[in-house]
Amino acid sequence: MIQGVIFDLDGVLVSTDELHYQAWKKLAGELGITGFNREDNKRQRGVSRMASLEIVLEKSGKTYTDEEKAELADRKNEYYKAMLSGLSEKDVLPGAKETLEILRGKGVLTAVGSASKNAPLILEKIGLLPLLDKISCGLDVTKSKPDPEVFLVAAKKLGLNPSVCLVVEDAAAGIQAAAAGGMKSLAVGPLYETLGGTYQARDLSYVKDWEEILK
Ligand code: B16
Ligand code: MG
Repeated sequence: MIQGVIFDLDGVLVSTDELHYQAWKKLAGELGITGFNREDNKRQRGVSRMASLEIVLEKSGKTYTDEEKAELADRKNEYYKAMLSGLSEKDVLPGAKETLEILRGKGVLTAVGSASKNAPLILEKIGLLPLLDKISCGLDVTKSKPDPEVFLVAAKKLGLNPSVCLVVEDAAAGIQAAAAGGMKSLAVGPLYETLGGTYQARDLSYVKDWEEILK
């Protein structure tokens, strides 16, 4: 019986892809990198901030020191945080709030397992903090998905064995991370049919039988 559900943030509870894209695009423009595009941005989903920066810099002819890279990542994060100021409850993805309420009503614990160091800020802005028991995010871990660390930390914070946790994810790396951590998964989002999740749904509003998934 599943006792805890761990939700990825970006692409599952809220979509900030476009804001990440605009912030990286602004940085790329400042660096004279003209080729950074939406296809590159797709590869940035679910990966850490520094790994995302490396994707932007692939199209730069220049090499950067670690100090310079840290400054570039900080600069992008400032642009991104400014863009997050407009985020609100209306940006919660379909079915997300209702799902958290259903699970809470069944006595199932809820957590977020996200690569984003901005996860607490984003959850506060979209009003979902009261419906979550724990947050495990980029501030808690050193390894990125597909490493299971962020989900294992979430399970530990919930006080649960990974085998009784289910992960909800929209990225292949996240589904792989769930399996590596010994957890079942529910794949959602535009690629839901191709991610290899234990269960699949277009988005959380399409899940009609939670009893079946939790059993
Ligand atoms: P930050 P998730 C991920 O969120 C995003 O999908 C990814 O594009 C981003 O690089 C990463 O968070 C780190 O975000 O720069 O805010 O720390 O899908 O794991 O919730
Ligand atoms: Mg995601």
